Amino acid sequence: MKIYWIKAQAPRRVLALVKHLGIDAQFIWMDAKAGAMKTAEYAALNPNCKAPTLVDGDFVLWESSAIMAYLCDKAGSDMWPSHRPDEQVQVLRWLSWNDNHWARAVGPFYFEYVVKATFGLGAPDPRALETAVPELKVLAAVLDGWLEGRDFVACSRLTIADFQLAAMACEWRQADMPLATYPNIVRWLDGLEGLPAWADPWPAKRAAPFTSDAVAV
Ligand SMILES: N[C@@H](CCC(=O)N[C@@H](CS)C(=O)NCC(=O)O)C(=O)O
Repeated sequence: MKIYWIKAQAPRRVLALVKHLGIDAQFIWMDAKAGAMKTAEYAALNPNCKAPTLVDGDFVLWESSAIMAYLCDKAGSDMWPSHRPDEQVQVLRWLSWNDNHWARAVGPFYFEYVVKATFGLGAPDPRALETAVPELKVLAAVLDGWLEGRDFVACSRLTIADFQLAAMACEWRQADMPLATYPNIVRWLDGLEGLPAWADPWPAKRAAPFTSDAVAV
């Protein structure tokens, strides 16, 4: 099984899960700055030219939440409770909430402070975030209220929903997200940092053996 990755939030979910569950996989680092994800070979695997991508024999899968579900099924982990529809929908609810609401609210902060630094896109522009603060606060209040008396977002245990929601938010201090006044979110995120696989999910950088030059696809 191969997992194509870059050091960014969506691959982080998958890499952390692989490490946490002790799944045997080959990790292939994509040199994004050198255009590795824009090669025809990579586009054939993932037409979005994004990471992560999983290749398991002839089976190719992209989208980090789908990859996490696949990996849990393969490993027999209830972090994606396939055999408990009542639990599965709880996880699905938070995956959906993340993709439709939370990720959009924390994303601007993550972009300004983390993506720009990673890809050399210049200095963060705090003024660009002024209009993003109110929406983030609305959603943070929802999540903080939900996490009152809870250690995890779904099923009273660690699930892939925690990794889905925490992927950008875990860098909230660095990214100047206004989350300090939401004690349950801070407790939840700091608790996840206690998981070795979440705190350091990054494999060694072994690049893809792609031969074609980077091309616009
Ligand atoms: N919804 C996708 C997001 C994939 C995505 O946007 N990946 C980013 C890193 S977080 C990427 O590959 N960025 C590099 C680029 O766009 O060139 C998932 O969850 O897998």
